[in-house]
Amino acid sequence: MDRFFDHKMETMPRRRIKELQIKRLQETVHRVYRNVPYYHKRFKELDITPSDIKSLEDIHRLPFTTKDDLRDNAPFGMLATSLDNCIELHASSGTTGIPVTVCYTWHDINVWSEVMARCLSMSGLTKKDVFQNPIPYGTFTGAFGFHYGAQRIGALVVPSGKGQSERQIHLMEYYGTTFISGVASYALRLGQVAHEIGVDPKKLRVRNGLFGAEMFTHGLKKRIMEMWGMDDVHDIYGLTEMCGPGVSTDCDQHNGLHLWEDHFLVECIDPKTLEPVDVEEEGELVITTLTKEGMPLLRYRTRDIAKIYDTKICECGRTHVKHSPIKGRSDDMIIIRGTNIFPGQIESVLMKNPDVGGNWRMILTTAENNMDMLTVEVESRKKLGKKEKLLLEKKLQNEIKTVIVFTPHVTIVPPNTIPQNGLKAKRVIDHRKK
Ligand code: DLL
Repeated sequence: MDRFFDHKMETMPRRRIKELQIKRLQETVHRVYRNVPYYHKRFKELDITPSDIKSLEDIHRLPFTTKDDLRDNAPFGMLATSLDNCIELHASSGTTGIPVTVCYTWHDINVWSEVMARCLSMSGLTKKDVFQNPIPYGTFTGAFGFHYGAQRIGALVVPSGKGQSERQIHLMEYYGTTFISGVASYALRLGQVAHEIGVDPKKLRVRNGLFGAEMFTHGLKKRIMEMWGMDDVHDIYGLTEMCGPGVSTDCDQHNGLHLWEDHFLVECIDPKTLEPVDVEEEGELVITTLTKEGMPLLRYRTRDIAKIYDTKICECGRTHVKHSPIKGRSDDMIIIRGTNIFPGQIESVLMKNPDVGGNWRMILTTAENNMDMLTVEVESRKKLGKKEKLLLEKKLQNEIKTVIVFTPHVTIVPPNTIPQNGLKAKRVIDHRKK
């Protein structure tokens, strides 16, 4: 099957991609210098002008942008065009509650639809598919991004929207849904609900899916495929500040996510020194938008930890750079007894075990002797007896110990007992004394 949406652009020779990138970077730099007071001021402080950006290497001279910068200028202070030219906004609310708001022009919506169509095509969506979109339609970018991309391909979109898992399953039966999207952990939840109401997800027509918005380990992917009897599932990455979903997706080789370099320029830095790390070394992804009109961003610090792979041509034929799956956010990394732990390391262990259910979390506390304690609370797939529960706890404890180097407590709880608040799974609950 031809899984390209724009074959020419997706397989463009790297030399041509670089030429396009420098041209677009220069245009972006001029645009923000002229129109965004925040960037104008930063350029003056750094004693640079747009004409100093002569090659892609000169990107290092440009200032970084952080979420705090966006909050300080919220909601419309970072716009590079007048609000009259914008036709839609989206927002992500973070920890402080001030939402980061992004405004889109017609052109921005067009580019977003295009990159989403490329991601969906790469994952196997075609115009013959019935595409169900179980994501809340609202200021969160997820639902609209998938919706625009699937429509661009010509699939039949079922905009099933927020939650109501039983209804989602009935819609799948009724319309013969073949492809689903969503937040990674919700795909597992949906499969469980199907079982609870007596529907075997494998007997539905759903054969494929594209999921993201949170850590998506190989183990979770396998779990989802087995549960739904899917032929394949793919991982999609993105963030509100760039457009929403659509920045990158993994191709059928499943060894990295192709990032659309004609629209985004990616760097990988050491989050402490802010210096670039070597190719294939882990660091924080930093992304510059190359074609945005509404709210272009220079060197945006995503906080997402990944590696950028060496740019060999991929077996799939695409020439755009690949990065590893996101390991976690630098702000999700916890340091416990001197060890850095990402929730993904624990999830990889849990998802391999067939007795583990759909949800889990890490609870951090301080013991009487002031030591940090970690309890991993894990739902079992079925209700377990006392002896089975103890055996599973012991087994998981030993397995987790091998990846995080100390022994956590493990508590098994019955299915569907860990609260599911919010759209994305909350994996870390920190009750430690500060
Ligand atoms: O989560 C956009 C999105 C929606 C992506 C649907 C994919 C599917 P935000 O709410 O702004 O936007 O959150 C962005 O979520 O910085 C990452 O930390 C995390 N994230 C997104 N996709 C992935 C992924 C959307 N595939 C933040 N793997 C990002 C791991 C992801 N983390």
